Amino acid sequence: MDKPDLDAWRRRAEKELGAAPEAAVSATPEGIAVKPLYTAQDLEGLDHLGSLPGEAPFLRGPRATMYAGRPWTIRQYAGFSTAEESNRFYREALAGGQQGVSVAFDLATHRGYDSDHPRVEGDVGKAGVAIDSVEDMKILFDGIPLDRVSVSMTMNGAVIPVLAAFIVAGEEQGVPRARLSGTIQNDILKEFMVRNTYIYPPEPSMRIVADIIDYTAREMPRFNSISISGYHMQEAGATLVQELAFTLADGRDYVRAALARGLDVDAFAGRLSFFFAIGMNFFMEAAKLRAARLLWSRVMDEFQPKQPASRMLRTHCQTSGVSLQAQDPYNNIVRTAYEALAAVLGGTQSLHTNSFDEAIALPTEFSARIARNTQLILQHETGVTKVVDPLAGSYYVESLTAELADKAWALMEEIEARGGMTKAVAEGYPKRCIEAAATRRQAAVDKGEEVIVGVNRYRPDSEAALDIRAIDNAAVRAAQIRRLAETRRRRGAEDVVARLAALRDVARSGSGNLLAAAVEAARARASVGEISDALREVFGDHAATPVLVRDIYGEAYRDEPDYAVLRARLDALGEKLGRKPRLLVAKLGQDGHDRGAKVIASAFGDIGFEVVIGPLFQTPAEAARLAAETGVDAVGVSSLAAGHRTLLPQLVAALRAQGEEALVICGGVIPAQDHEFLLESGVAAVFGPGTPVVEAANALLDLLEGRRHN
Ligand code: 2CP
Repeated sequence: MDKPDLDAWRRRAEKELGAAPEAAVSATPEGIAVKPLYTAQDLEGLDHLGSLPGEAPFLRGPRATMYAGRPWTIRQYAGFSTAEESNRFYREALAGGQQGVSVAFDLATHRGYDSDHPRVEGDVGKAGVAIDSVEDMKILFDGIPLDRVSVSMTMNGAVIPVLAAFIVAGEEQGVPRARLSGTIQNDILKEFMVRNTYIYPPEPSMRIVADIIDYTAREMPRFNSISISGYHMQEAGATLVQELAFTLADGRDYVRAALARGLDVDAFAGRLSFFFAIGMNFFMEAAKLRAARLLWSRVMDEFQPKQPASRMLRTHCQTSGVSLQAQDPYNNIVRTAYEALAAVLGGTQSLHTNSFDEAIALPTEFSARIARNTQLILQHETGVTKVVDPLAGSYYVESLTAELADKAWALMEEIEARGGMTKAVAEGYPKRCIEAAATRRQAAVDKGEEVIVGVNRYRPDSEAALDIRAIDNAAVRAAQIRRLAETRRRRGAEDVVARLAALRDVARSGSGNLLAAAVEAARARASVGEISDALREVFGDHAATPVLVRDIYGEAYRDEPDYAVLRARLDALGEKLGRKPRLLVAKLGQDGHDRGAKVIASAFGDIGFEVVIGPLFQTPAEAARLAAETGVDAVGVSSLAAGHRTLLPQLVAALRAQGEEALVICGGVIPAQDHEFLLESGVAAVFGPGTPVVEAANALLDLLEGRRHN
């Protein structure tokens, strides 16, 4: 065939567009200019073409036959309420075609608190299942054969007691640890960056990671010791280049930590696994997974492994939670299906598809079935499993793969120049990059530059409220406290004291393995909280200092007329008050999802409010005290982990008890069914997801002005 005549195409394109084809080039948040046409010319000079699946650098997939040999694992992340309830849910899901289990723990468990701890009153059983000891863990997996069903556990903060309880539950089910298969998330660096369910400071936290890699390498050959996660970075607003680069840089530091232990690289590298988000930028997401495999193989070259598997990136993916919308929620089924297809075309090993109601509440049986069936239909009806890496050779996708890899590698070099990821995280560098990207994106959505169907375009006139799953948090907590008391009554008290003392010694001395010692304590029925506290005594608690990005939202909005009107209103109120209006942005309970809070705080600061950003994990009483000390006019609570029904009324009561008049407003994942309850409890306004920041700021000014007129 003749070489294509690009000049002729250009002329035709100009005629159709009425402008040069460059007018149809679109810029992505990654800084990639996507052209309207890719041709064979774009492949010239690319050096990643030509490899085969199942061989280094594994760009085309870690397995030679990929899904033609075995499809990806349908692994839905779930957990809520008690161990009994979650167990019933898992069994039904497995009977319905799910292929692996993935446990969501509640935030009390994540942060190493037993259900009877006063700090977790609003969190028990809400965003995941409450696990206090081996007794709960045994119920969670009752009737699920742990030698045949692989189990993923998303746990990072309280990873030592939870993995210990799982190992003992397996043992008592008759499955020795050597036969347990699954994955523990165990990725603490991204917790300090974005997810925030850390407990201890970075240094001992890295020791915990290394101890788990060490223990599983020796004792649990079928178990993946870590799930190095970019998912939460994208959820927090990272671009795909940031997600790629920071995740792989985290991985590089974990390898270094394990090597520093004296482990041989081939003893553990084959059991490192990864976890990425898959958002709506379809081809870019598929290319991202291909680029990730290419780059990980390059990273591992540095450590000179002998086994090919040590260079192999195997990954789980989850469709994007932030792409789900509370408005017109059935659209989420369609979004999730496209994202799932991108993950599969990118060659994921395991996949979670979100339920359409997850922007509002926990999935119901109905929404969970549709989410699972989205994958079953892909596996059985579309033919997508029959060919390995079907996008290979696409001019566009191969170009994207190369561009993403180049940009991510450059950012990884920047991290290296800063002394590696652990150091960069301690300095807050990646967190700042991600928060800047998140704020920029929020401005683009609020301005309608980025279209979201049913939210900022094509919004339906009316919507019926969805049926949602509600958790009776007080009842779950009471049941947990009863079982915990029973476990404490039955156990050998002296044995527990001795095992916890031994664990503290291992922590203090720096020698011995923390997980090995915790397994002994868990077997003696020490609780998750007690094991965590033993380590807290030695390691201490980590407290992050919140820092805000500035001038990004304001910069994007500066020329919009409604922004100028808003600022003028704010100035007028400021003159009346004799100071700027003050807002405390608060997070209550163990809910560490702070993207929304950070974006709001940053944007309100740019608009002209004086913003106080509260620390994470406050009790309502602590937030009320901070409100009084800082003399704020309003407290804005961002709630993403379903604690609002318990914690917001308590905040209003605590403020009023101190004679504080500050208004309480809230936003986040709050179902319409709860709005009236919150308003009756004294909350002044509830802002649903998708509320543009400018609209929320105007509404707050209405409230503040109204109050002054009364
Ligand atoms: C796979 N196998 C094959 C083939 N493909 N054998 C022959 N031919 C093939 N084509 C083999 C594998 O080698 C393996 O055996 C077994 O089949 C299972 O395959 P796998 O690819 O290892 O799949 P998997 O067991 O499902 O493991 C996938 C991952 C693992 C990614 C490696 O780490 C995982 O399941 N991760 C899930 C993480 C997760 O669910 N996270 C939830 C996050 P061998 O084992 O014998 O080699 S939720 C997070 C939320 C959002 C939060 O954090 O808040």
